Amino acid sequence: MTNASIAGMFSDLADLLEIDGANAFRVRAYRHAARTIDALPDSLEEMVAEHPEQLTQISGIGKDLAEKICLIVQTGRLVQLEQMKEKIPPDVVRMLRIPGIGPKKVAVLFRDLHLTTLDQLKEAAASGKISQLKGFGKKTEQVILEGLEQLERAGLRMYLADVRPFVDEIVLQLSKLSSVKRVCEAGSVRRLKETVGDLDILVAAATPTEAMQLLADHPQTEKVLAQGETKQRVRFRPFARTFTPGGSQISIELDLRVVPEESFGAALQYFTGSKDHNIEVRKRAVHRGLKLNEYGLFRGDETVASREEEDIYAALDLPWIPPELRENRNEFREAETGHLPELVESGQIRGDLHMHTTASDGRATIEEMIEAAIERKLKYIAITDHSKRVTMANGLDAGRLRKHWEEIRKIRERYGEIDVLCGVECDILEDATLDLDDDVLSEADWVIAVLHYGLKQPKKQITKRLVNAIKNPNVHAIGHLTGRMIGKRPGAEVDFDDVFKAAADNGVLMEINAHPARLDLNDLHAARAKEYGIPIVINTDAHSTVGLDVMRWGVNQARRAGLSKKEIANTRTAKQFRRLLR
Ligand code: DGT
Ligand code: CA
Ligand code: CA
Repeated sequence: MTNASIAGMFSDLADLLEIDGANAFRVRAYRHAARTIDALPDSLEEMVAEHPEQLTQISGIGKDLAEKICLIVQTGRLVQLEQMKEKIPPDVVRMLRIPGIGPKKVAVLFRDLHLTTLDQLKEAAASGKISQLKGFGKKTEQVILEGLEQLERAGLRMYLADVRPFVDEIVLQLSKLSSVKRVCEAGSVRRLKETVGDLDILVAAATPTEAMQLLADHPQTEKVLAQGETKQRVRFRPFARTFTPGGSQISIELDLRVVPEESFGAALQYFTGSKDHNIEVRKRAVHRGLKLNEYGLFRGDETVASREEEDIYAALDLPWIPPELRENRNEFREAETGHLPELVESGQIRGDLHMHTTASDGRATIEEMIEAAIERKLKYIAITDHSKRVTMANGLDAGRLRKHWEEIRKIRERYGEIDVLCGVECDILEDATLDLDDDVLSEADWVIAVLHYGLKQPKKQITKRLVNAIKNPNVHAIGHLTGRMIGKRPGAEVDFDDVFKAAADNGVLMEINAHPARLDLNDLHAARAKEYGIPIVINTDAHSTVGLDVMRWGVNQARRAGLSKKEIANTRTAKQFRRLLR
């Protein structure tokens, strides 16, 4: 139980109490406690174990809060929060996920207008009822309508990056049970989709009891929704801190299946999906006079294959297909002709060509970023702070940028083990010119051009902006091409073929931005870029030292796009990479 999780619970409780119309003083106390706990350097869990009496010495933590903290650490639960969740309709809680709508406004919508579902809220906003409320205007009404649209698009899916470490931990715990012979994640989590609707885990065991007990007793479990002989479904409490917008409101659920060991391969194939992939697999079975289900591949009563996934595919005259590719796109054609790609791996990444420092909106200095990169075994990086247009991020003009590069050049001399490129993330302005002049750009080792503003311009203008940037001889790469934020805003409309053709003609690289909210290019677009022969560079866009750790999500996206080491520019050595730029 981390401090952040405990803080998250108090902050959620404050929101729900406020919606419920509780005493403002009480609401403030919980909110204040959440902030204090979040900023606390010492672990509350350790404090509760060793010196619980010291809790009340923390500013803003009285006897009552101290008791609650002890209970949270011991039971993983905050009873008052659970009671409030029973009391406030779930859709009312979800209203908090609309950007710009806080508990105060939700309270008015719920208690004065008696809105209890998102549909009712939509209707009220569309009919102009909301703008007549005190403290609401036409603008808020518009914000609500747009926010609801976003919520619909995002659904209740979470970023893979938020749940995958948790799934890995549960898989590990299950694997240690003596009754469990084999265990593997399945579904979209195994296919490394950028977002997942629920979690799926498959276990091979003679009896399901122990595995199901583990999940029923898990501290993160909120409720066992269903339990049978071979299946269990549980709901987890929302994770307190997530990348997913509104993720702290989403209760993710898990499907556990337990099968006999001899059926493990067939079940894993079946529950990994995707549905579209499995339809094609089943077709192939039927075509060969076979029957396929989660227990095996059968000819009449005879089992043809069941224990390993490989055996199922082999019986259908196919090599094993990596889960990332199982979307019925072109994996069957590639498998049949022996052209399945050898997918890129995290360990093959040698460079990271997009990151920020305190010179613009990063939180770490040049030295700190370099040292963090060395710790992560990177052989080269590019420091790419923002250009001046991004005033919110303290973007650099030519003068400040030149000084910044000078500093980088001085500092990089001290680090023989890593090559540091003087770079810039240069904005492509609405009028299709670049934010910095050619004379300064030509002095950079590495220029990434990006769209930040005017993302809603017509497709034609967006495409023109990108193509113009690509044609500029000082530009090396296009970063986060569409500017999308998953679950938050769609990307700009782009004519991908025009852009990729220009990039291929001009030797400009395309980025897969590895940040879990971006993953831009997405899998389909990255696969398309590969067809054009464009080298892809996977970058973290780190704004802090730990920001460098998101690389794996970018690599996952590349794998889903069917990309191999040779197509990823930053798998090259530093020398080879620099050569590519010339
Ligand atoms: P998600 O959870 O929306 O991110 O996506 P998936 O792919 O994990 O979907 P999910 O959890 O509904 O099911 C996991 C896999 O199990 C799915 O990819 C295919 C398989 N599966 C589940 N239910 C059925 C079914 O009724 N028929 C077939 N053919 N396959 C199913
Ligand atoms: Ca799933
Ligand atoms: Ca499922």
